[in-house]
Amino acid sequence: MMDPVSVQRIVLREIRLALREPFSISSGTVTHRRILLLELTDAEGVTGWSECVAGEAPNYSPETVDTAWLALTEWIAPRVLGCPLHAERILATLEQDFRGHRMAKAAVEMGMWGLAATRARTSLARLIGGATGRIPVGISLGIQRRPADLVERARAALEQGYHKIKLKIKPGSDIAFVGAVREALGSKAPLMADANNAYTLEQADHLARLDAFELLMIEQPLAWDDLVRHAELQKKLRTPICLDESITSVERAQDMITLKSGRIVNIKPGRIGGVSESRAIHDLCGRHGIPVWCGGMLESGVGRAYNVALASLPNFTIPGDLSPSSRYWERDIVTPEWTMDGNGMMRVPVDRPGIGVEVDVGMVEDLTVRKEILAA
Ligand code: OSB
Ligand code: MG
Repeated sequence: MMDPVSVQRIVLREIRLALREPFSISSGTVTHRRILLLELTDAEGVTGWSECVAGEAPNYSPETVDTAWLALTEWIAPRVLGCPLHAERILATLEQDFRGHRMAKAAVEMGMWGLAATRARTSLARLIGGATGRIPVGISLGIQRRPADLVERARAALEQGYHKIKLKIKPGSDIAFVGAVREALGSKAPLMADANNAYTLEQADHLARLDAFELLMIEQPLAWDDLVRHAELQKKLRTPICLDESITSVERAQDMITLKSGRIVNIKPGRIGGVSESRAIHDLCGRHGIPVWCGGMLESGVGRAYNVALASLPNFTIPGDLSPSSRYWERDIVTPEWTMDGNGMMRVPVDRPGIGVEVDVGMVEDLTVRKEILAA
């Protein structure tokens, strides 16, 4: 059992980091990430860094960078600062009479795990029960203007060794795009699609046309908070549905299993409330024969550390959206940067204490556009 940790100080910073290329999903395009970073310090001066995955606009979840900032300063920090708490218990503490804001809550929860790993002089991956030293990497490709542009990027990804290629889709950029990639890359290429809520159940026949392309799965075709219609849709599709946005807690994962709304879960710790809740979903799905994989939110190297550690758990049997730093950034804010070898594998830093990478604090300070120090 870990010791409880008493966080004395949380430094909130918002940085701006330019993506190497714009990233488009059905609900919008991002060219720069506004990233909320947390630096937690305990009574002995040990620090832990974490990242909030909320975006600039509420087009993925209702949370944004600004709502997370408010939730953290007004409600979350006052509840944790100066209180001895186990990382496993943080989310329960934050859920008491406090609805929603799971991304903001997750940022503190994850920071507590990183801090606990540093204190225990063990890697985050080992601390949370990680089982493997190398994980297969997948890539998520944004919506492109023409099918040929998507084919070019998908082919390059396959050549780089990626184990799964996710194609973002929306009405008008779906059948022809996915079909062109399948045709160009052949029947063995590990392809999937992600619609980010761009369809309605009335479009079930249209979506069923994707069955012809033998995709590994189609991610979140319907509304962000829906489970019932996804169950209806799954009956009409041969392709497995994977839920992302809809799974915000272990209870929602349980509902998905009960209702048969999907057959695969995309776990993002930053969306779900952190490491403990993610592990609970991982364990639940494992017991029900539901494979899980770790999604991404275009994280910096800080948030990525938590995803990589989580993805080393045994029921993460499908490659995650865990691309190396260089896919997103000219230069990442951590050393060493996250890398992928020629076989599409990423090393889990099990031999380094804490999150396994050092934050380049000087670079972070240079990129900071907003900062607030919260103290006990
Ligand atoms: O739906 O998985 C998604 C990025 C932003 C918002 C939602 C999603 C994504 C991705 C990016 O697919 C995955 C990555 O971080 O590489
Ligand atoms: Mg998704």
